[in-house]
Amino acid sequence: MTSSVFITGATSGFGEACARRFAREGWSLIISGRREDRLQALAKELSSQTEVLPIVLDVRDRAAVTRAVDNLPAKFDKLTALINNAGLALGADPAQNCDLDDWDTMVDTNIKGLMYCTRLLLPRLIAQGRGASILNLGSVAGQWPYPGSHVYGATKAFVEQFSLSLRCDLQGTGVRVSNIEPGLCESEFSLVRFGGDQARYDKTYAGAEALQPEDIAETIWWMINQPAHININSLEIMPVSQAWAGFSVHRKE
Ligand code: NDP
Ligand code: 8X3
Repeated sequence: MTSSVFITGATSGFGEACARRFAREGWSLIISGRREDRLQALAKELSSQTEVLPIVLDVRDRAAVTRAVDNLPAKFDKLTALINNAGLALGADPAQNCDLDDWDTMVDTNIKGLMYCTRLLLPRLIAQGRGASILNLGSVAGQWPYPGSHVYGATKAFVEQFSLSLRCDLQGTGVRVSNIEPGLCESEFSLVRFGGDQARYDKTYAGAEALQPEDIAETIWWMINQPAHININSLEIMPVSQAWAGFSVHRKE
């Protein structure tokens, strides 16, 4: 039987790169995201390689996620993999200067959207059983604090703990759960984070030889395609150029 993967946030970055990587191997794709034009263009392009079902979906909308899952064709009653990728950071200002609406959006997308997709697709992953996978997009920001990461980092810490806890609940079902935690990776992520500021985007990646979405897709492909008895619990990945800055001390004048 053909393997199948449900990818959230497939209209750019990691999700789009994963769609291309899995299409190349003939997996059936369910790709989702809010930007319909991009979704349709990707579906059209990849449909020469494999079966592609595009679903315009805002993961924050619980009723819409429910409808989308309920209306999946019967051939997806069993699902091989879910890539919970849709997510974003908004801003990097100190917490005391932030807009609460931005915090709500990050929580609603990175936590609640991931929760909805996971819970609603779980029966199909469990029906597949041995070899099925949930792959969650965490971040180094979920492990390591840095100025301006506050709520974004906290949402990714949720992803880590949720992934580990799911492993406990799914023991015996054959379903695997993994959390990939990338560091600096060049994608629209930073344009979104900095409100479309191209100069700030350019500065973020200048001279850094950052990871590329294809690097993450390749790693995710490897994680999901391990032999069925192996679970990669978490995998942190950075460009060689990136490291930690150490503790900072504020000193009196
Ligand atoms: P991109 O901005 O390139 O892609 C984000 C994707 O998420 C888009 O397809 C976007 O689609 C989708 N998305 C955002 N909000 C929603 C929503 N409410 N409903 C559905 N889809 C949504 O970023 P990346 O590919 O870099 O990031 C993907 C994931 O990886 C995110 O979870 C991010 O936090 C995480 N990550 C990114 C890192 C980086 O440095 N780039 C490092 C570590 C983790 P659309 O706008 O069409 O809905
Ligand atoms: C994105 C990586 O370092 O910008 O999750 O928080 S970082």
